[in-house]
Amino acid sequence: MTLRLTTAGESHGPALVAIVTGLPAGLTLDRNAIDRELGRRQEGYGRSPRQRIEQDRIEVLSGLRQGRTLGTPLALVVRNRDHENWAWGMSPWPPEGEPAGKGKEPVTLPRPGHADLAGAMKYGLDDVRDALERASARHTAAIVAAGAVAKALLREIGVELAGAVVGDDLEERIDAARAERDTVGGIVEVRARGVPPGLGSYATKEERLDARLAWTLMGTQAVKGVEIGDGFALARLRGSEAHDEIRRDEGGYRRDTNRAGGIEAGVSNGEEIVVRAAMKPLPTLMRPLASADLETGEAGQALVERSDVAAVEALAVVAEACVAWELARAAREKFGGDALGDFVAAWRAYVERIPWSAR
Ligand code: EPS
Repeated sequence: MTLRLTTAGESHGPALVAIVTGLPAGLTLDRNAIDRELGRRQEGYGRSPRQRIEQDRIEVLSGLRQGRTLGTPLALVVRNRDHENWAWGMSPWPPEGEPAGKGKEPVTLPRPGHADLAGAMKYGLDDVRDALERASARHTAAIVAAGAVAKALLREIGVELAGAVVGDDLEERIDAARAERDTVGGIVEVRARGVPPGLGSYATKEERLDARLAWTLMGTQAVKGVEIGDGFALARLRGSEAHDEIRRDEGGYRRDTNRAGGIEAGVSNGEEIVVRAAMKPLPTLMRPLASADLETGEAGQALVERSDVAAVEALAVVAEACVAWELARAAREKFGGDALGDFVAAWRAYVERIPWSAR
């Protein structure tokens, strides 16, 4: 039994879609809670005016009846309100009528750092819009919707997550970058409490929980680095300084430090999961970088279009959703169950068997 997620959708197309399979039947989903997560992703300092157009709301097409999952594929939709401004340019079918609105001119000056050039070469495109629309971080709205479902499942087994930006100088850096028509990146951290020991496995690389967290975060737009626990800093320490010593008290096994970030040998060890992701500065600059035209090869300046100065706060929400998804997937593999009650009972029997208590 495992959770699977398939997403679809372009940034300025009609909608984003997420299809979730592998949920147990009987999980209560709260529409407002999902919308709150979608809203959190849209907030944050440095976002583009696009966020004043979008007011992301969840729609459910299947898999849910009267607020409870059926154990069947859950189809989630987030409409793009901006699509109406791109109705001709992003029409799924050959558009009717005269060219109108946005996206009608082909984009031929690829942005350094975006999918534009590699996408155009890979897929044989003469308009980089065909690449950038799917590569866009708008996609993360679908991830957050699925992550909200994962969080609801995790809550049933006492797991709570929080994502935050690391460092408190963000607003200043964003203001300074905006003034110079530039962009900035940053670092986010996700912590998950209440994760029992034993999620993931050292048996194969694919099952390792750290590998799965790295995969999902690295697969998120603009992420260039991921670390678990003290990550890169561990490389500079001695073994005697780097590992989390084990002791036992009436609550079970405990560590007084957590440099491993709650994962040893690819398996959760019962401590808080701590994972960080580094985001590069966004590649759409109002003061564009040098580029070369796809058609003519002539030197030019990269595409300038409405964009964020920073989306680090949004990444904190997205990263939380990504981590929730992978933890929920690992929990489904470990505890199984077609009905929510079976899943929770299996979790309860397990945590009663092992010398561990959540903290
Ligand atoms: C993005 C470019 C901007 C962002 C977008 C991601 O879109 P637009 O060109 O429409 O202003 O606003 O992010 C979102 C729309 C979102 O909801 O997060 C990009 O190129 O990745």
